[in-house]
Amino acid sequence: MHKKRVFSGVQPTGNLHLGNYLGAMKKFVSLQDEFECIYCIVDLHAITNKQDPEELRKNVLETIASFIAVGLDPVKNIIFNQASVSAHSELAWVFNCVARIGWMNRMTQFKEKAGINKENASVGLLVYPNLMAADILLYKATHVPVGEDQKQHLELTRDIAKKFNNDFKSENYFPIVEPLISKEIPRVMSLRDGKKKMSKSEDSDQSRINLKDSKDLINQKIKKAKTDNNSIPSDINGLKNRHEASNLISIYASVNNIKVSEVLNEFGGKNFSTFKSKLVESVVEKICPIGEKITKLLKDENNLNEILENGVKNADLIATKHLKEIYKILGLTKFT
Ligand code: AQP
Repeated sequence: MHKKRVFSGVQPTGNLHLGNYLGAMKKFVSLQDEFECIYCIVDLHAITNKQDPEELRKNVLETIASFIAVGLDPVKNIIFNQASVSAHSELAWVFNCVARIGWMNRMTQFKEKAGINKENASVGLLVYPNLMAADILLYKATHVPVGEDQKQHLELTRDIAKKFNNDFKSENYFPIVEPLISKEIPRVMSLRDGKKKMSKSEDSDQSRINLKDSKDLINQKIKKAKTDNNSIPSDINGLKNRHEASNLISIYASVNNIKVSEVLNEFGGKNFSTFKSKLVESVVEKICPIGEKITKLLKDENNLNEILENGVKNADLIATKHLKEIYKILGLTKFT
């Protein structure tokens, strides 16, 4: 039996948004009382796409500020950045040698992010899931809270763990991780296109609600969000193939911690303009205090750096111990 341990990561690639919050960070907060939790700012993942070095440095601080602002306790949890613990890269290399090329080629995130010009994508983007598996398995994490977009990568993490355990006759060395995905809103979609996920890298800022958006901006974005001409149904079947409507209803449910069916009971038969006003109220009430807290925390960079350094020390202790064990299993000699 493995000790229950949670691991998850967020890329410092710009403004965190409602999708990151409802899909992942909200869950991070709810888990901190029940589990030993490790939350990582995955800056090595960020460089799979070209980053401006100055922006990247700034975004690491902004991500840690966001972690604290949503309610993560830096004393109770280990909060750190990936580049500071070199064992992540070392284990990723080991997993490059365990995972099969065919497994990588099946990853839909690579296909989406590489676009049509696949030959020009970085090798890092292709092997991104191996680094993600290393992040998780380095700590022998058992549970991983993520948005539904990461489900395929977690399945790959499970495959890597099983293959390593099996190939090196180390039965049960790595745990087989369980994803923790929100039932109410597994994937928050773009406000402009209900078939695309809400994302930091989407060009249009109107497609997402950022955690630092002002009340006025949230109001404007939600009022302009795409819907359809029908009213809100009273029954869940009435949301079939209505991607944008479904998305807004699910956001309302998740922000208010209620079920989609309860939202439909309240708003069934009403038009979207009435519903959108209520949605604005709920999102503003939840998101604006977080945004204000991020801005305040960013004024004290020393404090944020101290939190990171402390997290790095604690993460490194576990990571170094496990990497030594893994190298031993592999027959690799390491003199340090
Ligand atoms: N739209 C989403 N709905 C639900 N969950 C989401 N997550 C991201 N977008 C959504 C979850 O947030 C966590 C952190 O994600 P990330 O920032 O590390 O990377 P990402 O999934 O690639 O998010 P973005 O916004 O699309 O970033 P860019 O544009 O930089 O690639 C993860 O648990 C993710 O599932």
